[in-house]
Amino acid sequence: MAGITYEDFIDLSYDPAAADLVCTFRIEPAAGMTVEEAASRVASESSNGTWAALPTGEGFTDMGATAFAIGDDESGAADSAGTEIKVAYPEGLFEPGSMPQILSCIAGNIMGMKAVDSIRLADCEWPEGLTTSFPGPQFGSDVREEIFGVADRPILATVPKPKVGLSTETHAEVGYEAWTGGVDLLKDDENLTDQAFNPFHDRLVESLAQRDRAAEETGEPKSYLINVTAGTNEMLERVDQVASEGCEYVMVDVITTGWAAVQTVRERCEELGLAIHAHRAMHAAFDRLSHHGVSMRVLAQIARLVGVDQLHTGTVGLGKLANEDTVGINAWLRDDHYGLNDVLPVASGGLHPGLVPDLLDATGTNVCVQAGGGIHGHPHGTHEGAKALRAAVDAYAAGRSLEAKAEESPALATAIDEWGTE
Ligand code: CAP
Ligand code: MG
Repeated sequence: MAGITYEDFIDLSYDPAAADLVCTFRIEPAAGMTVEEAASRVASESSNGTWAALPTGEGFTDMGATAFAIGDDESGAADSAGTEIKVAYPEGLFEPGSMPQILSCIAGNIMGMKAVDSIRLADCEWPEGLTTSFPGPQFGSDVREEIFGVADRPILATVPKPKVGLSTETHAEVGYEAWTGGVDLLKDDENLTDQAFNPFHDRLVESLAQRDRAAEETGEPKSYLINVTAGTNEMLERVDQVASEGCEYVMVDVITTGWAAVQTVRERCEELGLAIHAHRAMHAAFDRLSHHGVSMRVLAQIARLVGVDQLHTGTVGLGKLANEDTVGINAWLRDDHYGLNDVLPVASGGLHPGLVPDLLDATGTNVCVQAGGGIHGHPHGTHEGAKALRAAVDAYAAGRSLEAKAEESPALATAIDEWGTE
């Protein structure tokens, strides 16, 4: 019959058009299926095909994708399961500026297809048209200079611990101790939003009052990453409150709240001139299994397109959490992509002052360094913990060793005694 079948979506001689979105997958074909057959099905199911042969004719525009490369392994991910394939998607398949629609294609049904035992969306090459249909970050790494007037060192953030349960007053006091100790940003933890023990609006007002006090005492700009994450309408309501109380930022948990909601918040933040700090709780559900899901690299690309200003990208394997290619992801967030602003990478998760030199050697200083336990767990408390982290970062920026700096910073010396330098 004339029409389209699962077998029609592979052409190894196809040369992608400049406007195509090219996706790199790693696939493990199901038993009895060749990699070519599986690749064709992936291209089909993620564009316009299905399991049955379909007649086509009038009133039909072919939006079919094409699997055009198999097994080239340009990613060098030779240790990963499966075979690398590349699929080119025509521009017209996509609704410009709609991340949910794009993901329903390239990371949709195919993730559960029986034709593959596993499938991982490893990388995307975003064409100009699709890229510029998104706003990208409003400020990106310019937040360092624009908000804090800092050019030579990373900006520093801290999240009060325990994660939840601190009263509003205590939370704001912890902020004051940390800000006056030398951190730039207080950050909410991911599971602190609007609970009875620490309601959102009260926390916003009290924390900003302590921020103003700390800014006045230190003579340094200070800011607050309050977690606005909620249902979309409620989140917009919280964003408005943040702007009207005079803060520069909101924090959004971008995976749990969803990309559509982030897109909506990004629009409101443009109207209000607020920067977006993107936390990524639940990312590991997509990216931790190296043979399946969606890579953190692709999640970071999405975050930049929809327009967050700073994004957690890991700690190059230092600290408490498993990380995927922090350096490569950070490079993507900084490279030019059709004029989009860059994204400031945030290193977080088990960091403490002794890890700062190794971290910054790998990431450079155009980052945000975030520490919770590595500040509040300091034997002499939050204020000293903040001083220790700031001393470590200042030493690095000045080209001095931690050991030399520790001789003049008792707070840093104590942190190193407590946690070491590895
Ligand atoms: C870090 C943190 C962050 C993680 C998120 C936490 O606290 O606040 O949520 O960094 O991971 O709750 O674990 P600590 P990632 O400094 O006490 O570890 O940055 O990898 O997304
Ligand atoms: Mg946290």
